[in-house]
Amino acid sequence: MKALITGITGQDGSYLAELLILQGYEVIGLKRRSSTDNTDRIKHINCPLFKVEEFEIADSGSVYSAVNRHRPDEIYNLAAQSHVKTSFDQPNYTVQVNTIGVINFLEAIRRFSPYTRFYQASTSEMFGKNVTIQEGTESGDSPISYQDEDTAFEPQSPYGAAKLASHHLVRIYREGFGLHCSCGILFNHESKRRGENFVTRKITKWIADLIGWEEDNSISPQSSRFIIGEENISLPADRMVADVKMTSTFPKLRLGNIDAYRDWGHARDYVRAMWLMLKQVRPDDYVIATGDTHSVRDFLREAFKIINIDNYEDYIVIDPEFYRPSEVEYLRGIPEKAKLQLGWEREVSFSQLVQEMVESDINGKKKEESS
Ligand code: NAP
Ligand code: F7E
Repeated sequence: MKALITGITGQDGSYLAELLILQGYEVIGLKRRSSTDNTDRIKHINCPLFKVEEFEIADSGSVYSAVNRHRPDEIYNLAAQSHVKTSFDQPNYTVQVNTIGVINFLEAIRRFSPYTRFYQASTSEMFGKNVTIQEGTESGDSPISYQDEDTAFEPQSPYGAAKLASHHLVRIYREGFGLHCSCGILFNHESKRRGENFVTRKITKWIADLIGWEEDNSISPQSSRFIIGEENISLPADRMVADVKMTSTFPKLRLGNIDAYRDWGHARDYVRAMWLMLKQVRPDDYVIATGDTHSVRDFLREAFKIINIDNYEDYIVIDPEFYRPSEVEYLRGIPEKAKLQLGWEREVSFSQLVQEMVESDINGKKKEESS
């Protein structure tokens, strides 16, 4: 089997390449040109079954040429301008990559390789502010809000709208031209390879930097943790001011809306679902999620607990710079269809995910400093 993966330098591309290679696939990873090396996430894959080629998803000629040249069994389209806030600042570019890029693939498959199976990376952002509400039972349970394949889409960002257009295009090519193309409506998934400007990784990186700073200043966590931040922090009456003067302060963690809820899973679990979708006889769309939801506050609490801090509020600043013009407040996916039809279930829990991310960033920082 031969697979082509776009977005190979990204979080999901790297995990999917590992999975497919383990399954014996020949994998061609497609990356865009960059002036400096950005292959950190795939550098460790040293195997004759794997090679990387350059392309540009918004350039139809480049996409046609890749599809025609390889005529692979499967294509996984993971390339995207994937940052929601950036999509408000760069809406045109976001549509070029996230929608026109998908048309380029669908057309290339239709013209040159109609038996190629296609996976499109759809997203829970397409639901926007919409939820399905399941009323409480007679025993008085409160109503449950969630999203599944039947929940109507109401995107709140150019990113969500561009992905929704592609979601519909995939369905149109599936029904109109009989192509085997499926969309995974994936809810947020993270890992130690998550981009550093998504909120989970931003938090775990900051925690690792704090620990590194404490070690550099040779001070005990107990004393340093009273002097963090640009703002004045009231010190307990028995603290010696001399302690504070000895070290510079460490900047607080600046965040936007920490009351948003997300359904966070682990990327390694989620790429398995992508592969299972293309294994089905009939193409279809599936919600991939954990069924749980947590606020950014919950993530902060869980992450800070790992370094024995209970009062995370004292270490953060709410900065309107990180607010979005419109926000998706609540996401909780029900992956029942994926469980029944794909036999897919997540393996990594929320606490295990947070633990892995915090530990990995702390260890990474230590390695960086020792070298
Ligand atoms: P990611 O880490 O941001 O990776 C995105 C990839 O797309 C990178 O390899 C990037 O290349 C590439 N790319 C961007 N613009 C491109 C262009 N013009 N031409 C070619 N390649 C381009 O994203 P991810 O978290 O792995 O997500 C994978 C896919 O799933 C994306 O489509 C995302 O929108 C979607 N998704 C993600 C989540 C999630 O929670 N992670 C949830 C639902 C859906 P560079 O390395 O050069 O930037
Ligand atoms: O934000 C809030 C922010 O940027 C999560 C992408 O993979 O998942 C991802 O999109 C929440 C939002 O992810 C900061 O307002 C607070 O409510 O980590 P995020 P996202 O926007 O949910 C979906 C499913 C995708 O498809 C996307 O590709 O956290 N938040 N403070 C913050 N977010 C960021 N980035 N930075 C902050 O400082």
